Amino acid sequence: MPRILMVGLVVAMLVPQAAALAQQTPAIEVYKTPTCGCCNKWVEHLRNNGFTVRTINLDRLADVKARHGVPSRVQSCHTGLVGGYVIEGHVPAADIQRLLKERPSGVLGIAVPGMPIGSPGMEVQGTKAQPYEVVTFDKEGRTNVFAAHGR
Ligand SMILES: [Cu+2]
Repeated sequence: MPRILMVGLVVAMLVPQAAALAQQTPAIEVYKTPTCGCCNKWVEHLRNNGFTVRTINLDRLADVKARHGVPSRVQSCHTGLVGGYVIEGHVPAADIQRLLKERPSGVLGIAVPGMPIGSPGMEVQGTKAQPYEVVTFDKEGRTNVFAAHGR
């Protein structure tokens, strides 16, 4: 086969794969306060797992959380938006990928309430991780366990 055809074939094979990869790694918008260190560490965790992240710094996040229906009892230090879902707090990248794959209906998003030690971006060296849950939440403020970690 002439070399030019070979190259063309390889490119033709790679392009759909690149498109598929881009689909698997959607862009996420992250609202956080400018001085939040653990927020930056979580953003790093997302990037290390293939997400494209755009951060938006705000002095207060209450309006963002209210606008996107994050119930107060599951709130944390940052709020992400991806694929039509809300990601609240230190949610592991794998759980976001699973959410985007399963696309549950009637769910606004998933959250790790508070800031449990050992969740992505909340690792403390020499400190034992505490068990924590990822919960779904809906527009009525109802929550359900989506994943459990660290037990
Ligand atoms: Cu945090």
